[in-house]
Amino acid sequence: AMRRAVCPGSFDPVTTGHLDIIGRSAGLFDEVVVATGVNVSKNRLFDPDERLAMLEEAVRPWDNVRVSGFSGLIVDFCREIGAIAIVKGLRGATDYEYELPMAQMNVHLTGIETVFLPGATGNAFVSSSLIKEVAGFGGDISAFVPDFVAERLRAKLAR
Ligand code: COD
Repeated sequence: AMRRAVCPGSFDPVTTGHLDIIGRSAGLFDEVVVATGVNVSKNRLFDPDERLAMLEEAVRPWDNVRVSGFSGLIVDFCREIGAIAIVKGLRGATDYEYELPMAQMNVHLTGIETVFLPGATGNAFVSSSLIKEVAGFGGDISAFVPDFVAERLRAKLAR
């Protein structure tokens, strides 16, 4: 059977840190679905369809990766599409402390497992939030996002 995994996130916007985890997931599973959801505790910059469009372009290098939006619980989305695992990246202890209760809750809810991949050390300080903040003050974030994302950030923040 097809072993399908979900890489969920806000992806507001997608970064090289996300793409590292997505690419490595694509090597571990038959199919990876990158799912953009809404993190109720975060302010968003890009609309869901903008985030989806950027992701679509960013995952083009992998032919077993597709993207989708989701609303509601991630575990319900996983069940709907027949995914056997959720893949998350860990930058460090803070990510682990944030992710572990969600992983435990998700096992409780439906039995779905979360697989944690260690983030590449070079990406440890890369987050969508920091990129938005630095870009907002005119700093150079080109090393941390695909070129077309940097363009969109510039256009969005210039308004
Ligand atoms: N290196 C490695 N990994 C990274 C890096 C990096 N530089 N940057 C981000 N990541 C990883 C994060 O650790 C995370 O695993 C993933 O990439 C996505 O990151 P974000 O910041 O884009 O996404 P989040 O954390 O805001 O996404 C949260 C979800 C939307 C997935 C979550 O809130 C959710 O599942 N919501 C749906 C409702 C639900 O089911 N809630 C109950 C959960 S128990």
